[in-house]
Amino acid sequence: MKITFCCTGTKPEPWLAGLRSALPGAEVTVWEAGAPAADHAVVWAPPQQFFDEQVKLKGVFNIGAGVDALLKLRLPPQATVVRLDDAGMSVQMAEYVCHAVIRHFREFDGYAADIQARTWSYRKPRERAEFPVGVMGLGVLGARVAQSLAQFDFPVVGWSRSAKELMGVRCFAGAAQFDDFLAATRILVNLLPLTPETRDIMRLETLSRLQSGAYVINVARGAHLVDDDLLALLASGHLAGAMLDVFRTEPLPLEHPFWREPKITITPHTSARTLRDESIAQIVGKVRALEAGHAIVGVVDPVRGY
Ligand code: NDP
Ligand code: OXD
Repeated sequence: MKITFCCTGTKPEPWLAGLRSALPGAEVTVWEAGAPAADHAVVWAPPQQFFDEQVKLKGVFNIGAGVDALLKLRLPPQATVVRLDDAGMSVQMAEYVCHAVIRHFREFDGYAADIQARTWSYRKPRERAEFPVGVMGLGVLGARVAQSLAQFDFPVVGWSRSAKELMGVRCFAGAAQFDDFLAATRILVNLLPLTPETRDIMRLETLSRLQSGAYVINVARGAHLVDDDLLALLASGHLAGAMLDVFRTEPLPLEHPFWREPKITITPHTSARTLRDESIAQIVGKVRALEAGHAIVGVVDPVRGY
């Protein structure tokens, strides 16, 4: 069996070593133009030329959860496209979002500023019931995040395409219930995949429906958010702040106003990193399953876009 590796921006050697040691019978190589046809590919942001040449692939394994960039390419029609299914990301995402929610709710930025000014001051405890958190996207990551937040006794609502039942989470589904979900939310967390339906989903019209003084946490994709609309709603006071991990252009250009807006906290697309060992173990298990003709989870539906 031949496995080709084509991951832009990723040091290949440790991945090759891990894949070779887990699949001793396989020939695992870094792709280069003109390379012979492989059976499976491990990819991140490959060029179109890769798929134009590798037309016999049975499995294409994306080393991330989001496949929006991959699905813009012309892929071999017979290939099963597989995304990372957690692989150590959901706990990281839960940490990041719980941190962001708690930091905002407990006013830790305000305390940090007070301490910096050598001031020993107390703030009136806030009512948790007045800070319902809404999680958009209740998939592998969103469901873990929503349930982690519920552990801290926040009222949690969730929104997904199909109806869900999650302990501790009031679930809304589909376009028909989107406005009700927004109206029930004061802290909005985005964990949707980027698809034609979800692009620009956080814009003036939708963010205006959040409860007054809302806070936005975007950990999915930059193109979900209309940057100017966020800035306008921060300026008007309808939004209290935002914590953003993803941006339309990454790295975020230095001239972008988000760098200078004190109500916005930015992090460099780091909320849930791909963990190499966990990812290799998952990919190898799925390569074996596909070769044996077994069903696997994490298969991408190109029509649905995730
Ligand atoms: P999943 O595919 O498991 O979950 C996607 C969720 O979004 C599902 O609940 C799905 O609904 C819902 N959804 C999709 N389309 C719509 C729609 N039109 N309306 C309402 N709900 C919709 O994805 P993951 O949880 O694994 O990952 C989510 C995203 O997180 C990734 O696509 C990626 O962009 C981002 N990500 C960001 C990282 C970072 O470091 N910042 C790291 C990893 C991922 P249903 O359940 O009904 O299908
Ligand atoms: C992912 C990401 O999609 O890192 O996994 O953003």
